[in-house]
Amino acid sequence: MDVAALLEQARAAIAATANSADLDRIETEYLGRKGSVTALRRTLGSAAPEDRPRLGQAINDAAKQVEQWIAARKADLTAGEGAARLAAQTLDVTLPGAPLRLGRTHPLSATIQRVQQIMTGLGFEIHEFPDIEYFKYNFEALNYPEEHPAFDEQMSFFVKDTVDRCVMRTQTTAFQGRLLETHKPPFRFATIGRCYRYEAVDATHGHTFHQVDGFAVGEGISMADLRGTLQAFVDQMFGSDTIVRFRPDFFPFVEPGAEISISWPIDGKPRWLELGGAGLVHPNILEAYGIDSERYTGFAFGLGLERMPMIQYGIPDLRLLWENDLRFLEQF
Ligand code: FA5
Repeated sequence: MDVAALLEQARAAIAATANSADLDRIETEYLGRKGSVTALRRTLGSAAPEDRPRLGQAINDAAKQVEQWIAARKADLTAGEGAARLAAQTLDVTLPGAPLRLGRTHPLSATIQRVQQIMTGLGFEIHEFPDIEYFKYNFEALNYPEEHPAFDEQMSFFVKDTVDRCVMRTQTTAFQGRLLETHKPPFRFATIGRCYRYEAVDATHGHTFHQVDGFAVGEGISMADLRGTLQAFVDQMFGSDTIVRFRPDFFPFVEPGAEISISWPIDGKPRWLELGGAGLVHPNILEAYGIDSERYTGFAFGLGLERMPMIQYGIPDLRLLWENDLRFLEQF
């Protein structure tokens, strides 16, 4: 092949390349060690000696020309490929976005927050205590007689291998002994927390549930204060037409003791629903902590928290509050 034919062929091949990889291949084909230009140089030896300088110069010029064409084509191709890449990466800001799912407060958390608000408004100082509690605070400090059935391991989750016997707190009332060790009356304390009982689970009983406890000690505190406080609580929680009913009940740490129910309409008819227990603080408890029970009296109450949203929203089964099924939770 002569120089003119080679140039003509190279120009066409370079112009026909579609991408940089093509072009790299063409570059090797013409300028590489085994390429056409090199092959042409090798023919120099067999040319007539007087022709060699001219021919040599022509081949060098052709090689430079091919190099220039390749460089120019490379610039074009890279620009084009860059533009194509950019186009592929372009974001269409006018497309609608993927909707974000908004979280919301769990009905139990909302209840806890509301109870905290109401109790604080009623002058109670709120404290938190451990879920794993000493047997001493959960039972002994609360005036349980030794043979009380609540001691039965059927009722409590005992924590193994602790130096002092520990249970998973069965009632938030356990905070009374802890507070009496460090505080002198008058005071009004409340706590909200999880409780655990070894219990068969059904629509109204869980092995884990929440309680709120109130505990007030001072001079001249009577049943009327307890009733007034609980009425104020349910007025704010359930509405001011809610009636609170007290019926005698037994708890070792109160005397007298009461079961508290509220009237709540079910299918249009008012029905009594149990919320928890209450009473006047047993004198034995005050005396055990060196408080003169002739001078000081107090009241205490403990309410189940799951019961509150169940009543308010008509939730038939407390397990729904624990299962975290979005079809249920999204209704609130
Ligand atoms: C008590 O736990 C007493 N500590 C309440 C108390 C405090 C009385 C202060 C007097 C003075 P009781 O076991 O009845 O009482 O529980 C109180 C409330 O907690 C119940 O009415 C119920 O609403 C709730 N509760 C009790 N056990 C469960 C359970 N397994 N699952 C869900 N809620 C429960």
